[in-house]
Amino acid sequence: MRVPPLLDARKEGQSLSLQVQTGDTEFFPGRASQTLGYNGSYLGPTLRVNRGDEVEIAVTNTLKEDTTVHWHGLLIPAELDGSPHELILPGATWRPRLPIRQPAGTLFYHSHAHGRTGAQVYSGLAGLFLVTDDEERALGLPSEYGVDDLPLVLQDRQFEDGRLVLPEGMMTNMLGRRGNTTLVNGTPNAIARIPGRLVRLRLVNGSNARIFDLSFADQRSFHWIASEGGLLEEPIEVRSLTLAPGERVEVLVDFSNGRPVALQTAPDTNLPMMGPLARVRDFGAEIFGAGHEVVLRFEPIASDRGTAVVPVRLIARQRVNASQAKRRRRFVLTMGMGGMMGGRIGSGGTMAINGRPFDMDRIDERVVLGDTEIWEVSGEMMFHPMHIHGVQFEVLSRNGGKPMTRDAGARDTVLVREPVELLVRFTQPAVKAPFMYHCHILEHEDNGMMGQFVTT
Ligand SMILES: [Cu+2]
Repeated sequence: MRVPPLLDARKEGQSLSLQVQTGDTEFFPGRASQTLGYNGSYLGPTLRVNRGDEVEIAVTNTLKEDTTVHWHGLLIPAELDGSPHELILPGATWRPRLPIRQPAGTLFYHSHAHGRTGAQVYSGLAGLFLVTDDEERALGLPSEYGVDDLPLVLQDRQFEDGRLVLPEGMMTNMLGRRGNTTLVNGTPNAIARIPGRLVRLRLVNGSNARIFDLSFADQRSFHWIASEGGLLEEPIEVRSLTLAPGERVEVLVDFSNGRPVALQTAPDTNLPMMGPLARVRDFGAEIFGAGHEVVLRFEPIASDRGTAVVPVRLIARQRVNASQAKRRRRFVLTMGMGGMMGGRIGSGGTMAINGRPFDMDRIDERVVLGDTEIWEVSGEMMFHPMHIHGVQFEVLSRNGGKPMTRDAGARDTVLVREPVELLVRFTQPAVKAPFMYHCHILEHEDNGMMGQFVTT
């Protein structure tokens, strides 16, 4: 398995550079595909920054088309966020200076050029962005990058005759670009050789649309330790995890028995419900059994280091009380099928939020900086990963009941169909530019399932 190179901001004098470029990538030997990448032909380096620092990142666009770089999960003012408004024209360099003011966590950077986010990310414009801090380091978690602290960008991609192809068409717009091959850090049929001890996996779903239901082939349990917003208060022992596009988790897995094991996913079932043919995903269930496909094989190698212990407690988090919420807003992610009751799929539909397709010149919501609000979000016809820029939130309820285990922690992306209530804190200014909120099925986003808010 390929491991992206690490660029540590402190070692680089708090100044990093990314070159957006085209390239040829041989995912399969002798079969070159035209791809996009940062400082390379596919994906980008892992950027590591420290809480409390300020990091300048120079992004140079050598493509013949516009791009942007969105720092997914970073809590920064909106004009630094890399949304569709911060276009980087061909030949131009964008130099945001990013203040790092949030707890340690696994974040993500990727293209957000409106209308072309799906194609650019599918072609390779994504990478990992790690925040570290003293509290995290004091826990003694596995932290040797690429050895016992593994970045794992999971993506499904379509290959024909060993070459990456870009799916197009009406069904693609509706379902999102999916694929017949699972890549980990751009590697098909990946094998990770890891020490035979406790290992930290940073799992990032970098797919355009595919939801993974992950478990180990031997059904071993493992510990979930961090959500999108950083470390949980305490580890949660699980045997499977659902990971939607844009979502990240950190988990601790014990490989001290020395046996090889496969990380696998349940079949892809996030399809629009069409009458009696509907196959409804059982989100949150432990899914084992037939029909699984291998995502990544782990082969432990002998280790003379003692087995690390899973901490009992991780970090204390400031909790916000729901009674502090100043107002409630409702968002329905709509697919505008014009009578889906009939069960017919027509033109591919109109992607929108509350029936309104995205308009770059329209501000949909105005919130007061510093306020806490409840956002009630639901999605039509299928599961949609809702992502809100510039905030972290907690899930208060799901479908009128308690949140599920997988809803725990501070988040910036959450899977919805039935309504969820999110307790959202608005701590970052959006005055010079708006923040986006959108479905992270990138073709839904590109086709209008996105809105924007400013702070007042
Ligand atoms: Cu969607």
